[in-house]
Order: sequence, then structure tokens, then C-alpha cells
Amino acid sequence: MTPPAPPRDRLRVAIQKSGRLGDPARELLASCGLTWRESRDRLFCYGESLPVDLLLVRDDDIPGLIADGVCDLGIVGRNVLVEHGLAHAAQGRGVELTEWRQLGWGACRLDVAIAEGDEWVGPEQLTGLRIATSYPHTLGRWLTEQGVDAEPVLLNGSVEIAPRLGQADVVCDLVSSGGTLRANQLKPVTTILESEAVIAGPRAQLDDGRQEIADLLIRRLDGAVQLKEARLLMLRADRGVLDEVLPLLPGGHEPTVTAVEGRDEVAIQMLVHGPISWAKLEDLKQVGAHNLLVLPVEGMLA
Ligand code: PRT
Ligand code: ZN
Repeated sequence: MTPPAPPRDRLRVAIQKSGRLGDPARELLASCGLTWRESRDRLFCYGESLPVDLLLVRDDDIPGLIADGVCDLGIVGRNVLVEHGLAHAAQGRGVELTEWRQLGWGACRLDVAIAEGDEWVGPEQLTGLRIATSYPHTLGRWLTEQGVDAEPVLLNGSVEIAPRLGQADVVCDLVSSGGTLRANQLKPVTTILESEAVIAGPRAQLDDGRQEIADLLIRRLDGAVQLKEARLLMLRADRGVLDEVLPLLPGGHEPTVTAVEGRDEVAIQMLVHGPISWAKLEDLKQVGAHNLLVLPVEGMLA
């Protein structure tokens, strides 16, 4: 029997070494104030500002590393996490990982695609066909839900050329712009999973000092994700036009309205999520607001 692992007081986060999610994951963690010292082989980064270390790996390995307790959290596409969970469940091992947070980038869809010239009538037309995919479990679950009996064909790359090579009849692959499918005379006909980058972690709480570090990291991550789109809107207005200005303010947090010393004027300031258009500023000016300022937000702690 293996002895229980000794308690750990540093958090280990798995991210993609290279590829689409690697750099944005690092940037996100850096925007939470994390700094690292990188090992010579570039596989491990020792956290200097916080006890949070990074393991740089292939994205497909991330769920397994968390499930095995080698890493505590990971930044990975939902597509990879779902496929891993279903593969585990198929072995009777239960789904033990979950999405701690959705990050809003790395978006793509897992689509079924058929030949450009073919008509799509519905999932039942896939009956008896061979479907090339790198996501056999996710596809298998969808086929079962649709009551369709088809044959997933596992390919680990170049899925889109499988029909031309005679390896499969249709494909089920990740799509973002759709350019790769078009270049291979295929068209997406139905989406079986919407994906984005997520923070993956265990369902259960970590049972030592790591949970506290994880909580701190997640709080900072939440702030950083909100921050990306946050703007501070500042303006001034005569008291007399306040009733016209307030309804025109963009949605977001409650505005702070402060009296301006020695004037019959107020200063208004509010946090807004998302861009503020020129048209919005012009509308506000039209009803009497002035000195309008839109500022980026560098830090936030609710
Ligand atoms: O080496 P490693 O195994 O770590 O990397 P990888 O090659 O397996 O993964 P990588 O870096 O290509 O993708 C990592 C993650 O990015 C995926 O798991 C998804 O969550 C996400 N993502 C977002 C995508 C795409 N968009 C995407 N378009 N992953 C892959 N693609 C591929 C797709 O497979 C197809 O070949 O891009 C092509 C389609 O793109 P469009 O724009 O032509 O539609
Ligand atoms: Zn991969």
C-alpha cells in the first residue's frame, strides 16, 4: 500500500508548455502578481512572490496530473477536461475534476462536419458512418444522447483530412474560425460541445495549507478576469441635470456621486465592465455632463 502523501504547503498549477493556451495562461497568472524562476529544462517554474509553482506540460496531460494529485489546479480547455472525465467514467473511476472558473478565452466548438456538398438533415444521417475525432468519449456521449449508432475513429491529429484519406466518412473536430474545415471542403453542421479555457481542479477541498493558497489565487484571478474589461468612468454635471445624466450612465456598479466644493456641481465616478462607446459619451455630454474621462483599471480587490 502506498503511504499517504505528506502535506504540501506550495500549490502546483499545470499549464500548457506551448500551444494556444500556454502564453495566455502565464499572462493571466502573472497579472495576479505571480513571478517565477524557471528551471533550465523549462518544465518547472518555482513561484517566488507566492508559493505557487507551475508545471509546463502538454494540455492533454493536465487533467490526469490533477487527478493523480501531482498538480492541484490546471488551466486547460473544457474539451480536454470533459474528454478526460468521460474516459475516466468509462473505466468506472468517476468524474473527480470540475471547473473552478471559466476564463472567457480559448473559445472553440467541437463540431461534427460533413462534406461541403452534402445536405444535413439531422444526427440520424450519421447512422453507420465512421466519424474521425480526437474526442471519442465526448462524441460517443453525444451519439448516445441522439440515439445514433455510429463509429468514432480515434485520430490524434489531422482529423480534417481523414475523409479524403478514406479513414472516415465525416469528422468531429475543434473549430474556431472554420478556416481549416473550409480548406478541406468540409462544413460544420452541429456543435456537440462549446469550449473555453477553464481552471480545472478537484471537486473536494485540498486538505492542507494549499487550500488557503488556492483561495488567495482564485480571488486574485477573479479580480484579474474582471479587470481586463473594467473601465473607470468619471464625469461632472450641474445638479440641475443630474436626473437626466444618471439614467444615461452605462450599466455596471452603482455610481458614486460627490458634491464639488463651492459649486452647484457633482462629480460622478463609476466602474463599468466592458468598453464605453463614443456615442455613450456624446449622449452624456448632450444632456449637460462635462469633463468626461474613461480610465483603464490597474488593480481591483472587492
Ligand atoms: O502540444 P499540446 O498537446 O499541449 O497542444 P495541442 O496541439 O493539443 O493543443 P493546441 O495548442 O492546438 O490547443 C490547445 C487548446 O486550445 C485546445 O484544447 C482548445 O481548448 C483550444 N482551442 C481553441 C483550439 C482551437 N481554438 C483550435 N482552433 N484547439 C485547436 N484548434 C485547432 C483545431 O483542432 C483545428 O485543427 O485549430 C484548427 C481549427 O481552427 P480554425 O480556426 O481553422 O477553425
Ligand atoms: Zn494536446
